[in-house]
This record gives sequence, C-alpha cells and structure tokens, in this order.
Amino acid sequence: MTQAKPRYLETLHQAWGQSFVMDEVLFEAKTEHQHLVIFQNAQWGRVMALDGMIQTTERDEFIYHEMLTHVPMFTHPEPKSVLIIGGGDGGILREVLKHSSVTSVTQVEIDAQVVEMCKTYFPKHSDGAFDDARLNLVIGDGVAFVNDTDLSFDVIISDSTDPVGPGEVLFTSRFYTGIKRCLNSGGVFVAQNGVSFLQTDEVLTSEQRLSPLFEKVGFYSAAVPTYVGGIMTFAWASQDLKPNGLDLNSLQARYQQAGFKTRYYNPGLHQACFALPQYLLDAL
Ligand code: AG3
Repeated sequence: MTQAKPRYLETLHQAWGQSFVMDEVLFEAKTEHQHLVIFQNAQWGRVMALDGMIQTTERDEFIYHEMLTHVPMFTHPEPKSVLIIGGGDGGILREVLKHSSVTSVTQVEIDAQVVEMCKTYFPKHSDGAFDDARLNLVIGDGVAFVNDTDLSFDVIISDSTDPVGPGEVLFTSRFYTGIKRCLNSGGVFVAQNGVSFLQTDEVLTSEQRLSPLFEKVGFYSAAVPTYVGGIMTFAWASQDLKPNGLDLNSLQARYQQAGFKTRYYNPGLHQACFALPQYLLDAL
C-alpha cells in the first residue's frame, strides 16, 4: 500500500485553513528570522510558506505581483527610483524592472536566506532581476532603513508577510513615518494588507495609522487564489497622487507604450480595483 503524502496546513487563520499535498519537500529550515518551507504541489507548482503562512506559488504569483507593482507604477507619470520592502522572492522586483523609466531600485529584505532559496527554487519569480545593474539589495530591517536613509523614492512597495513575526513592524506608525520621509513629492506608497474579509482589523489599523500622515489614503483589491478567504486588499497612500479615478484612455496609452505583457493587470482592472465591497466600506 502506498502511504498518503504529507500535507501542509496553513495556520494563518484561527479555526480554518487550507492544506496542500506536499509531493516533495524541497527545502525546510529555521532561518535567522522565520520558519521557511518550500514544497512541490501538483496544483500550484512550487509553494513557499513562512511561519505557517502561504507566501507565494508558481501558478498564481503573477496576480499579486502585478497588482502590487503596476497599479502604483502606472499611477506615477514617470517612476525613476523605487523602494521595495520585503519581497525576497523577487517577484515585485521583476515587475518593477519592466518599466523602462526606472533608473534605480533599492530593495530591503530582512531574511537573506529567503532571497537565496528563492533564487534556487523560484527562478522564474526573479527571472534574473537580482542581477540587474539598477538594483541595490540591502539585507536589513525595513523600518530602520526608511527612517535612516538619505535616499528618496517615487514609488515605495511593501511586500511584507502578515503582521505577525518579522512582518509586524511593517504595519506600524514608525514604519509609515519613515515611508513619508523618504517618499518624493508626487510619489505613491502601496502595501499588502491581507484578505479583508478575515483580516478586517488589519485594513482598519492601516487606515488609522496612514491617514494622519498622508493626504490621500485608500485601498484596492484582487482575488489571489492561494491567499484564501476572499479578496486580497492593498493599501495606498500619497500626498498628492491618486491611483484611482485615472482616465482610462491615458492609462491605456501608457500601458501600450510600456510595451510589456501582463497576465492579470490591465488598464480596465486598474480602474475597477478601487471599488470595494460594502462590508469593507462600512467597516472603514
Ligand atoms: N507577501 C504577502 C503574503 C500575504 C499572505 N497573507 C494572507 N494570505 N493573508 C508574500 C510575498 C510575495 N512576494
């Protein structure tokens, strides 16, 4: 008799979670910062989890990475300098570098082992982006970086874990204060904010902490299959730029001019993703 294959159970939500058949465990270790597992699954391809929470899969990563990147990048008229906080798998970096206006990217990731293992096991996530001459990769604390750096940025993207463990500080007022100080005028900040049906408090907390610092704050969404529990919510903040309500014709012109293909993002979705479900609007 063949033995049933082991399953990976996500423990992000208290009384319910998804599980994956692990065809093969490719890597597992307690890094300096978190518990890292990479395994093979027949449905999703390679899957990475940190501290019991699914972070990325080969099959659906494009939805999250395109929406967290191209919404701010097509909002800014000419993004040159970009800061990525977290994002150790390189998926955001890959998408950012598709924009030819970009002259420099700084990425601050706390866990060197996540970067190394993702280069090995998720080569398509970064697709060579870690070797791009425009990149300055810093292994370090994102909160300290944004509060200390002399650099400033047109677009800042926070691709963090959930607000537990090492990711928790990336949802604090201290982090957002640092973001404000290194965001150029005319710049825009975006951050992943969990699945809003199950993590409504996370959205409310972000709104409460971002609103005193930025003139404009809002949220947008996309359904990412392996971030289960409904729509994934993204926060945005800016002093003077509004990613929502952009004119469809000019978005379309810029998208065509950019000259690269996307698999989820498109100008119509850019406009539509700011419409939020009533339960979320009521909570806000
Ligand atoms: N970053 C965000 C994962 C969030 C999952 N959270 C959840 N399902 N509530 C993952 C890294 C991708 N580059």
